[in-house]
Amino acid sequence: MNKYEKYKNILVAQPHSRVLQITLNRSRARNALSKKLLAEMADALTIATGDDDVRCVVVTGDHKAFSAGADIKEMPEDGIPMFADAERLRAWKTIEQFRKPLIAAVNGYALGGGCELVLLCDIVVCGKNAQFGTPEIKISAFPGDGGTQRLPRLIGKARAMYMILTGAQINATLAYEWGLVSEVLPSDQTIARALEIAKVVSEHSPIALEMSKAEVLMSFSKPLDESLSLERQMLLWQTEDHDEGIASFIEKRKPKYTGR
Ligand code: DAK
Repeated sequence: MNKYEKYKNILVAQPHSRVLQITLNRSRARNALSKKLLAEMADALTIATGDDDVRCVVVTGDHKAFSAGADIKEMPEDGIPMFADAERLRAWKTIEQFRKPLIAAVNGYALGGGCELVLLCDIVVCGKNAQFGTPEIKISAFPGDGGTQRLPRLIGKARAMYMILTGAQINATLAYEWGLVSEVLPSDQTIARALEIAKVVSEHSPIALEMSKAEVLMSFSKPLDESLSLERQMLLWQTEDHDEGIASFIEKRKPKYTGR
């Protein structure tokens, strides 16, 4: 684990083989996404990309907050240059483009950039105490790290407008009903459940996982005719893992996937 031990604003652990857990570690600031935190997270994900021992990553915060969003105290009077900061943009891009499955385990507040980070996760479980919101309007801003685009695609225009224009928070039950999260649990079970899901995910072929994630994400970014034809091209790829999957089924044994 040495390669992941150099961070201050995140804690990185490997609770199961092939599963990495990133815990946001700025509790006193409600895990606000400072530039340093984002850079550390991007660095850990970059290492995880090339780490064959990582097939799935769980992202979590603490009991009070998954994350309260961009660090408002870092915003200078002329706030826009801070958002256009190249390092900050690069960090968000790295998280956006991470090819392995990301699972969010949300307890407490997921607000602003914290909610946008949730939107970048592929599976989202949350505790009953979770609160989601895009309060940027209250500081005369908007969810500009992808929220204005991803939120309506996920929960629909009227609901996204309600959240973005009022800045109101929604609770775990509503977030589940609106499709922002996949499961709601007692909050002391959130991380264990996310890790359980991650363990199942991580037993599958890494190449099939990456292809599946890429294909599902295409449905948000491309017209249907284009994404359907790209999906077919991906299906035509023959991989050793696919051969291994079929052989293991026929031979009634567990598959041994290599990612080739
Ligand atoms: N940034 C910095 N510090 C924060 C913070 C944040 N987002 N949220 C909380 N903190 C700090 C508090 O200032 C406080 O610090 P001290 O006073 O102890 O030094 C400490 O965390 C504990 O906070 P509270 O005392 O307020 O704790 P509570 O449990 O009572 O309340 C809360 C928790 C999360 C409901 C509350 O702190 C809160 O409302 N926080 C602000 C949430 C928020 O507004 N998030 C959105 C941030 S803006 C873009 C444009 C805009 C954006 C991005 C891109 N482009 C154009 C590219 C904006 C993104 C955002 O996320």
